[in-house]
Amino acid sequence: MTTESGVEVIKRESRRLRGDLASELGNGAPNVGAESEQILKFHGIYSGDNRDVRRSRTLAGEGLEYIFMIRVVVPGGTLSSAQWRGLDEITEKVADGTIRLTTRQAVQFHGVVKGDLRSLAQSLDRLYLSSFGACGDVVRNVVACPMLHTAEGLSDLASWSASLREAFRSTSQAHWEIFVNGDRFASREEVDERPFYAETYLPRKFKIAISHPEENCVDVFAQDVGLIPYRHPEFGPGFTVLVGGGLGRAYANEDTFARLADPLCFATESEVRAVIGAILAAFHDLGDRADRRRARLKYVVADLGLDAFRREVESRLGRELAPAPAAPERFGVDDHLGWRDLPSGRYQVGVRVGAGRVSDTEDGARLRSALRVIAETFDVTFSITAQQDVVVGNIAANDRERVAEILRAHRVKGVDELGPVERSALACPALPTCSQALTEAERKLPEVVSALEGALARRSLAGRSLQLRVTGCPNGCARPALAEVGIVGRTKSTYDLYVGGGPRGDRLATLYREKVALSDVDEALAPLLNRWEREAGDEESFGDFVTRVGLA
Ligand code: SRM
Ligand code: SF4
Repeated sequence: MTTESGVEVIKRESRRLRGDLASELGNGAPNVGAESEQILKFHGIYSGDNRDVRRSRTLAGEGLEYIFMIRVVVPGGTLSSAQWRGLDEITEKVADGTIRLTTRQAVQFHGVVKGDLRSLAQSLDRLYLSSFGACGDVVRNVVACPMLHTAEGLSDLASWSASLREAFRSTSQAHWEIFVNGDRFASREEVDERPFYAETYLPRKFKIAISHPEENCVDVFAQDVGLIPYRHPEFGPGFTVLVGGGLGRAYANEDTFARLADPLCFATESEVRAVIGAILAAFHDLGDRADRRRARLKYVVADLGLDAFRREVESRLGRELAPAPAAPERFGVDDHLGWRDLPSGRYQVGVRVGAGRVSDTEDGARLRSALRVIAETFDVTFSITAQQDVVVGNIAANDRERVAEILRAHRVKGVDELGPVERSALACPALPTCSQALTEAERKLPEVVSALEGALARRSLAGRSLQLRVTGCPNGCARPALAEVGIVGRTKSTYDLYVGGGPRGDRLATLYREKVALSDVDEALAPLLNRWEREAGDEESFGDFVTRVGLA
């Protein structure tokens, strides 16, 4: 008989995610107990410690420096000027002075102490934002291509991220009682929780993304449910529904793997909520509740097989699913960087953030200040992309030059100043905040970028783009499993190298070298770069080349 995991017991006994949080938050200790750590995740809060000082403090006989990470849900990734100003104030007051944009279009605050968690939640509430449901075994932030908001004829699709988030989010009075105002009756939630989550919620996190019909900046194949907008010749507008993608792996469990989502069906716009509801119900019933490492939907789909999984969904939906259309013929990539004019006559500018860390650097760009000044001066929008960048949108024609001047004055790089690797490189936070990190990632990204740009420049490959993604462990938060070059923390000082993915996000990279020091990455890749230089045409990307010749 399989026993349920400890987290399942904690969820069930938590009284709808209350547990002992209220008393633990007020007890004067700098941290919370193990059970509260699990419940806090559902409230969008991770407890951890500053790993940079862990050793020195332990040797000195001092306690750990406990710090919390708060993740804020931003469906579809778009914030108003007022919200951006509010987030900037929050980090100034209670976090580490940075705003971290995530690969799922959310916002994270790092370095918050326990005593500030309540005031932070209250500040978010005043901005009509919340961290509740950003983490935990629930439907997470619904990601959407930012172009859906701005491209001609697609504005109806833009509202889908908010509408799906609303349909499937977890609801809680507990968050109001414990964090916001202590008053159950002032809660904006009508119910304590929706029936489909039941007492034990989902077996694990659940991720949904909506791509552009012809563009995959959101990595739609990496999702539990991916939606590709499609106008069906017979049934009308709707979505190709993909199912069972996910990238996390664990070295300790060989039965874990990265997986691309499979096309499950076509669903019209009026059907898609019911179809996702049936997929969630199947996951709720069939997901592994004993081993959290194998609890994601991708293992249910892989273990049952797509056809059997489809039958599970159909039985819960009460009807047959329509066959999935073929994959889009043109599924390109757009990083949304640089200036664009919009059909509305307004403008947008996509700004490279660099591992999503909006901050002011002493000797470089003062991006945080630049974005704050823009938010203080103009009524614009701030859209976070799945590439950890920000698109400032809805800029009036008269304001275009002033926005450009603010960015220049703060030394924020324009798109033409970005290096070919720098432009698309991603990294996860890793050390010092991530409890699961084996190695550095974000902090070492500039070093790796410059090593690879140097390697390209030494060959006749200067200016060729190369997609790099670095993570501090195989959980894969910056999606290295889909990259042309994926660098994944393996031991304390080494990384595994993956090659052969690509910006279209429809191919998994292959393990190329194990346990390589970061300083040796360009040398390890040298044989592949040499052949790419000699044998590939100008149009063939690195990922396509190594896949074609069988090096990946
Ligand atoms: Fe992630 C856990 C950061 C996107 C797979 N992820 C974590 C935690 C919370 C560490 C932890 O559990 O203690 C990291 C917080 C670090 C810190 O210090 O802030 C973390 N994940 C991130 C972010 C911030 C990375 C980034 O550079 O932006 C992304 C936040 C997304 C969001 O806004 O919701 C982030 N994580 C992803 C993605 C990419 C995606 O979803 O598009 C993946 C791979 C796709 C997938 O889910 O398969 C991903 N994160 C994981 C996993 C592996 C899950 C699994 O299936 O085994 C973990 C570990 C876990 O859940 O136990 C994890
Ligand atoms: Fe942490 Fe690993 Fe995710 Fe990086 S990939 S943020 S090290 S869990």
